[in-house]
Amino acid sequence: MSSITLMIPALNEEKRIGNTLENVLKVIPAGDDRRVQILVIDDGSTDGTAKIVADYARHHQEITLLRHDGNRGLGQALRTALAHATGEKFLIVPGDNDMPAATLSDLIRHAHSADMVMCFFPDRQFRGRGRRILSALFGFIYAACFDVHVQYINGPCVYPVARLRELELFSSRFSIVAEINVKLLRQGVSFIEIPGHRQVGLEGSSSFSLRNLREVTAVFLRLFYEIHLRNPQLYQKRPVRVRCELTDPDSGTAAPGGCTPKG
Ligand SMILES: Nc1nc2c(ncn2[C@@H]2O[C@H](COP(=O)(O)OP(=O)(O)O)[C@@H](O)[C@H]2O)c(=O)[nH]1
Ligand SMILES: [Mg+2]
Repeated sequence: MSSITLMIPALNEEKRIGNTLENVLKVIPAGDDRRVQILVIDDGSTDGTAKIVADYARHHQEITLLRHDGNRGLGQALRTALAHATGEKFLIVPGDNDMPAATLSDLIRHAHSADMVMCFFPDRQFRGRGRRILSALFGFIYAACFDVHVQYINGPCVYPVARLRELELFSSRFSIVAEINVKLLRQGVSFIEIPGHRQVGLEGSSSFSLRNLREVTAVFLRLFYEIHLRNPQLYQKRPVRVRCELTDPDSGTAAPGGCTPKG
């Protein structure tokens, strides 16, 4: 396994950031700690998040706490993380412990199966109905307007750091993930999609606030302009899908959380 940077965004997560870090530490293969860099971006939290992370950072050299004075959003947090990233690969792991250890482990294991290792969630029952409808609508609009046909355009994804650094990104908040995914896919990268799970019983989300809905609309319009009008040459390629089999190579049985690239 080569090096990977895990970016953990956290905004007022004092109740869950400890569990998130415990989960991540559990997944890192023993002896491989120097190959995994963990960057927690505390984005202006007003609770005890930073103190908890600082305590972990004292005991685990792979963990670094980076702080913004005020809240600047996920997009800005990603820029801060990228500026400090030492890994070849890059993955955003939610600070509210939304990603179970098995899914994180699958993503890390497949980090080199393609340029982008995208994760989707076959079981959508855990999200409320309104959220599911909005999410489906978002995916449909992105597929129709940008011709990118993936299971989950907003899902967690392992990226190559070098490609991420080349991108000109403008999103400051949650739309950053969809912006990156569309721009990379339309530059012809290879990608693989693997099924994952979400943590059961997690409530609360800040991604569906009015502020974020405004951002989603503004980013969509600007992305449309960039991709189709301003810079169509740069974004005209088709991504290359790496096919995968949903079986465990050892036992030959279906592997619920992972897949094996074919050929
Ligand atoms: N850096 C940063 N992280 C944030 C911000 N808002 C939320 N987060 C973190 O991003 C993660 C996902 O946020 P959440 O509201 O749970 O979104 P959802 O689960 O995708 O609906 C959580 O760990 C939050 O603490 C923000 O403005 N900046
Ligand atoms: Mg969440």
